[in-house]
Amino acid sequence: MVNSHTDASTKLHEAFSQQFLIGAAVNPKTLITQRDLLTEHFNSITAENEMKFESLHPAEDRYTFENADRLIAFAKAYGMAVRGHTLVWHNQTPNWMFEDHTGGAVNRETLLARMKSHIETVVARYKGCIYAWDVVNEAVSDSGGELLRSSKWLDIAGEDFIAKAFEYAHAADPEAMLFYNDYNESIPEKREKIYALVKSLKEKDVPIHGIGLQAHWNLEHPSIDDIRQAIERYASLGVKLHITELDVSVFQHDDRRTDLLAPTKEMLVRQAERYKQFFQLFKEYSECITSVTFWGAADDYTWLDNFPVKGRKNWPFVFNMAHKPKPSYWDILDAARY
Ligand code: HAH
Repeated sequence: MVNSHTDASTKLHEAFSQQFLIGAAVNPKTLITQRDLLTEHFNSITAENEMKFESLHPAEDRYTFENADRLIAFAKAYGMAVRGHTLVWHNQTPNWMFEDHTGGAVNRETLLARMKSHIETVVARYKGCIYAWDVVNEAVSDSGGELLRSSKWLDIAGEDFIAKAFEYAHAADPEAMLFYNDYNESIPEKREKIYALVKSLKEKDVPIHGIGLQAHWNLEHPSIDDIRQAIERYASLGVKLHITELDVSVFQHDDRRTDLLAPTKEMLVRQAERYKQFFQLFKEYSECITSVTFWGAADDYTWLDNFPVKGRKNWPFVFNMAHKPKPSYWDILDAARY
């Protein structure tokens, strides 16, 4: 609901300055097209793609840092913090990493040596500029009995590729907070797997400091109760929590419509209600939640356009196509106040 008592110029990050950083994922385009919005309302940025393996390290002997460097320079120029995303992932990692010069699979020693070299190079380059790294992204399996998803990392290096990644990152920057990051994090079955993984890492004294809850949510799922239980379960491990990729799709999972030209009134009202509940919950747990990052900034650009349904636009943020506040923005400010 629009509140007459709220000044439209209230900066999101100022509203939560006592609780957590407010971040947005950016890319080289949005750093230009959304600059004013980003610098006004956010005090942290994350590279949507530019710090992923394939972006930084396309060939064994070649690193491409230009776009990532530009993002760091942007953050410095505007006094913003930077979250690093991501060092080890089964996606967006080039094949050369797993292959020898004949195209066959490398052995475990070679893969771990390459991983170490990549992590050392990247983490050392941005040492002191990045407050937290997503060290391992999405290693846990969504369904079935197995804990870890099948991947080349797991096949070749075995399950301790995860511990190794954290050790290498910690050695390269002992000050950076190191996170395990995943989606479907509030679904009870996967929550328990993520919990078990992080618990086992802690028991082995692996330097892990937090769990990233991606928070790709929608108008109905997950329930507030499931989100609360996930936060409590993860926090019970004594780690910090970051909300790392927040967005609220206006479509339910089984809604495949492609004819909508704008979000409906009902969608905007429900989205605002959801965002308000989320931020009330984040505030309640602000002892352990220290950063909340949206996976974008405004509805003119989102990774959810055409995904997972081709030809469909989505409107998952709290600022609209024209970078103006949506009902969700006002309701989040309400949550900040009470
Ligand atoms: C996230 N995966 C990734 O962490 C992020 O790097 C990417 O830009 C977008 C979303 C979520 C995900 C996915 O990519 C595919 C299926 C389910 C979930």
